[in-house]
Amino acid sequence: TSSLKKNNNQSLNIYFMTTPNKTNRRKFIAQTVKGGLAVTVGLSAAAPLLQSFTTNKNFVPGGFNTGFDQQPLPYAYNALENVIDAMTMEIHYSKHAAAYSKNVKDAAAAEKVNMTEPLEEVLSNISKYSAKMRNNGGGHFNHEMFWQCMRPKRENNAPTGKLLASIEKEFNSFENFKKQFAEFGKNRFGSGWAWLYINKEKVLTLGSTTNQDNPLMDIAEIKGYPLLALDVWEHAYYLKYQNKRADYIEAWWNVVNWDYVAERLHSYDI
Ligand code: MN3
Repeated sequence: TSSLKKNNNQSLNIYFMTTPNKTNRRKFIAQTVKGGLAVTVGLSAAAPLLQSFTTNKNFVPGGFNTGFDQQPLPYAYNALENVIDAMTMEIHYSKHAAAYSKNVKDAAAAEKVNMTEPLEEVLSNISKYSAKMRNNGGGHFNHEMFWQCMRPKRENNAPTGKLLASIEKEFNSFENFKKQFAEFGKNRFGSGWAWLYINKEKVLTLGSTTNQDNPLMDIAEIKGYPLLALDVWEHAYYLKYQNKRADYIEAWWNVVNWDYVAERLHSYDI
């Protein structure tokens, strides 16, 4: 990705030199970062600039903006096999998640939302919008993040560096962290999500949300900046695990993309 990083930062610098208008800058960023993780990682060097014109500090602190269109899955449907089967991935991505994207765009058009602005902006004020926007805006953001939170299975998959140190500081050990996170996933009654997030006091925190809510929302049960997302809706695991949600969560640790989680932490912590 080094050439991508270079090119991206280059175009960003050129853009800043030629177009100082705030609105256009934001529009440019929203369009630029739609390319997904590789591109957003490439923006890290420019993060202070991004932050300087972010009006709401509850979101997009490091440039992890989410657009309204579905981004390509960063791996093949069968890339997570043995943990998540290809058919589940295909239905989940191309049917469930695709519907959230379509429906949030319909809601945004009806409610006159500027779709070149980050979706995070809508989510942070979601109480002002319809239930359709809440359900589908949340659904779209959560899935876009969920795909990035995974990668093909690795042996001894675990966080490193500052992320590991932060986890050990708050949860004593990585093992203990996993246990507590899994409890939030298992105990979420019905459909929802488990989260690792940074709360308002800038402390790493665990929690869960109902349906398609997330910690960015002003009306969510938990509030903050999400670092790691786990989908515990039955559609995420039923074909392979049926009623055994705990087994799905246990296996899921093998495919967590800790580099992405660390990048989100880094982007927030600058
Ligand atoms: Mn889902």
